[in-house]
Amino acid sequence: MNHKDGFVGFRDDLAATYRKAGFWQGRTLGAVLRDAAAQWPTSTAIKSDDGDLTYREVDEAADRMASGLIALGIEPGDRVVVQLPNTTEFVPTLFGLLRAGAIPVLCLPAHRALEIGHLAELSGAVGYVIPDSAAGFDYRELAETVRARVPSLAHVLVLGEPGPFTALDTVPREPTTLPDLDPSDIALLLVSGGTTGVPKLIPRTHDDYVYNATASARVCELTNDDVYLVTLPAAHNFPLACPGILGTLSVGGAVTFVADPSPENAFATIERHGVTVTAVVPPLAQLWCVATDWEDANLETLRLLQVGGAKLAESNAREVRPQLGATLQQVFGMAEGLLNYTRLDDSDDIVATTQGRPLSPADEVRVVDADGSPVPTGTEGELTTRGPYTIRGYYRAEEHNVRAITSDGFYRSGDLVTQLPSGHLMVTGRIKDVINRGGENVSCDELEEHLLAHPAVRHAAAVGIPDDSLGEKICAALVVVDAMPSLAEFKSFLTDRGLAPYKLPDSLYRLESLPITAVGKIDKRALAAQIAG
Ligand code: OOB
Repeated sequence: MNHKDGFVGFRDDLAATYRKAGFWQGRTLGAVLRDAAAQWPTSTAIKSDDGDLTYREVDEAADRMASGLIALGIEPGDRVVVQLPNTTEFVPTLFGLLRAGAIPVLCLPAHRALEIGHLAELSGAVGYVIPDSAAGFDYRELAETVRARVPSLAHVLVLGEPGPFTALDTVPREPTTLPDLDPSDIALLLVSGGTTGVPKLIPRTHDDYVYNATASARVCELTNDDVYLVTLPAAHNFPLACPGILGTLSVGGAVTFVADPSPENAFATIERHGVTVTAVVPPLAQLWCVATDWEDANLETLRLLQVGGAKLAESNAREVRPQLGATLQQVFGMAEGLLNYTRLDDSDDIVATTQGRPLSPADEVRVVDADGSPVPTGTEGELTTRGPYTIRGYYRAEEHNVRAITSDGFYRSGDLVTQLPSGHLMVTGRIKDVINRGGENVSCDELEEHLLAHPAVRHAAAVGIPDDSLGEKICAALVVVDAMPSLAEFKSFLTDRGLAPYKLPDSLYRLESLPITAVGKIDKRALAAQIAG
């Protein structure tokens, strides 16, 4: 086993199996772009309103960035926090860092001083890449705050006006010799998407992440005719490598970005650049579906809409093709590794009602009860998993890893699932996303699914409210289309659907919008605080 500076590597015997079976190819992420540029030098790699870039241009830009970073003194293995919005420059910057052997710590634009300070400190970062400002927020001020807390951050590189820091566009240099990298080493650090606790760092190796992206590209049948739109924040695993930016570049396709995923903006981009594939979270999928009623952009090039990150209600799943004209693919993934996809030839019912099946034949999925014993197929339990692209431990988190990983190397996801005989998984909740009402456990997911089926409801979140006699009571937080139905109306609607009386909401809470996390999932913690108000 490979144990290095807080990095828990794959077990030697399993690593050998993954190599032998060809899942790991000994290729670095930097080489993915290099190989594509050799094969399709004049094809468009990035489409943007400022002009398109060919593979050769992006490849050369990445080399110049890598050489400039090395000239600055950045060494192989150095961690560099990257917090860029969705723009073209994300690509040469990321590949520049990777080719210099630096380890990008991929933070989201919505992260602020608390998260960035923590992640920079934990990773011991020497650099921080930011835009000058984006979406009305000045990242240079954030960098000043973070640098006061984390003095190791020697280099702050700014896309745009640098202020007191260094302009990113002054970094590139004439290409020099780049370091030789070991594909089994950490390539990058992803940030855990949990809605509870402080974020953790997820080490992904070149070997495992190249496989993650290329196998995903195969499942989505991506080719060099595809145009992938980065709608979610580029630093998130889903648009980055599932198959996302990396998967698209591995097959010679083109990538384009939107900073603002509103239907108006995203639809115009889809039409302008002939976008064929994109990935969104369920609230955005829902919004796009209703928006086709008033937006008249032509979406006919869009062939595949990937939806994941949180549970997509069946009622919403069934709207995707009629409203957007694209095939729906449900994606149940995690930055820690395991990816589940519905396949393009799965039946409509499987696509509407399951969250897909594992990407790799080497993914081991074990659904277990509270004691860790496997449950029979079709029974709900916690998803635990091991495989060629699933981590064996969080970065520098020895104590937490004891709980997060079983003794035989399975990652405990905390997700409740049932597995069908076909291997497809249905996500039924989170171990902790349960309301305990007087000793009865109510799954928030289940209740939300039923609430969403009500025609007046646009978004729904079930939240436990502390209660002296029952421990917790059930509050349904709702965004409604017009008038808010009464509690009595909801109770009879839910009862008619067959919901047990103990699962009915005790109160309703109306909002204009639900609070969301950095990637756009419903933020239950913030919501509970808001309701407790
Ligand atoms: C993706 O990754 P993360 O790391 O932001 O969040 C992972 C967690 C999962 O453990 C699960 O609780 C939830 O998000 N989740 C889903 C889901 N997809 C993710 N829950 C229900 N249904 C789904 N389809 O969110 C992510 C990473 C790669 C691809 C797609 C999503």
